[in-house]
Amino acid sequence: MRGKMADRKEQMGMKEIRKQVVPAFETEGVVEKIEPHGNGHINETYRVTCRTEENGIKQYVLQRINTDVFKNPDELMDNISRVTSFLKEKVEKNGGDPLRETLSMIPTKGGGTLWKDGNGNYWRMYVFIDGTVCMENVEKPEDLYSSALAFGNFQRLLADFPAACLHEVIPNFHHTPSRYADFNRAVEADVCKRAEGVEEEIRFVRDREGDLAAISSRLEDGSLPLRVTHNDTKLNNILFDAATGEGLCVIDLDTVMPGSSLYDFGDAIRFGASTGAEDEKNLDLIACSLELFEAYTRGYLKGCGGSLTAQEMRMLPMGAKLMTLECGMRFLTDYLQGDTYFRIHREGHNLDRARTQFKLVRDMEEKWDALEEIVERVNKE
Ligand code: ADP
Ligand code: GN1
Ligand code: MG
Repeated sequence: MRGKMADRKEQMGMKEIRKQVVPAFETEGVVEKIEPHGNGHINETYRVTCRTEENGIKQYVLQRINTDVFKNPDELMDNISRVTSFLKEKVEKNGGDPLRETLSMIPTKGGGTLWKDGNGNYWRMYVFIDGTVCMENVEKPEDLYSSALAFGNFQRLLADFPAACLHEVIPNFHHTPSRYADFNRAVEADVCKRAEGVEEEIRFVRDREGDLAAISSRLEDGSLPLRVTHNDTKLNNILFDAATGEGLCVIDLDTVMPGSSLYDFGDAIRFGASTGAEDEKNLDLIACSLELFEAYTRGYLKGCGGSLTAQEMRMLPMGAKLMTLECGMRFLTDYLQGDTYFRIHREGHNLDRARTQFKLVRDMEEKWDALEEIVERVNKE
């Protein structure tokens, strides 16, 4: 099921994708299979399997970019080209494998990074990184630790990236007060007449209004440093090496922009330290696990290699709380607006998602002292 906005452009069937889209890219071999892949909420992702002349298999990731969300695909791809080239050089210098440790784009036959179809849809293709696993849920704390190490490492590798050359692909992406303003506008407009049914949730957000500028105001006054951040550090935006279990490649680079380390830390906690799925209906199953919070904190600090300032360290729990509250607010906004942004798979899906986030926020508030104690202890290790 999709929101209205995502349906505005005519969708392509598999046959047309095979006939029109795949041939626009410099792939090797003959297409054997095209299948939907992954669980992203934004883009449309396919795995393309080709058989080469030597009877080998080549796989690709084909994505239709959601242009309702990413309004300027050229700028988006320019960011990704720059970031991946920069990372590839660093990985190579460190003796790693740039083809497995960063995303690699497959050019179009015209030599570009994007192909536009007759309906105005934009497509791009990456090398499918073989021998990897993408996890939708944390199975054990070590997985979360490995993902944290990879995201921390990503942050450290980009520490000297020229941030000024990046386009702000989604302005104010994690500016929580501006997300709150969007939320209030959605409540006032109430276009689907859904506000009455979610008064408790609306109150939950409004009761926390005083916290919302904790990160943005400190970025503005310079007491928190602006860094190049990923901004969407969900567990399923990491590919793990199937052989070693290590976090191998950070993917979904669409939202790489200048931001705060607290965005990356916080967003990863809201997803990875939860004891249940993002869309779990039974809220009794949702809590912030201290064990998982600690595993992520340990991995992230190690990956960042001691580069976080004292203020960033102090505010890690606030990062977790604010990113969780902000995401819940975004899900609730989308529910109020008729599910036009995040892909949904059932009625009320965005409301279920919002509720898990608010349950997590409440639990973090109750465990606040323990969260602070973990950060302090891990920092001293
Ligand atoms: P979205 O923005 O919709 O989340 P992603 O770029 O995260 O899209 O891709 C969706 C899923 O596709 C990922 O969670 C992952 O499972 C898979 N994926 C993406 N890129 C690759 C890749 N290069 N190699 C293997 N799997 C990939
Ligand atoms: C979206 O694309 P995906 O599924 O990795 C969203 C994130 C949210 C997340 C919630 C561009 O991420 O900001 O935190 O859903 N991405 C965008 O699951 O809005
Ligand atoms: Mg993703």
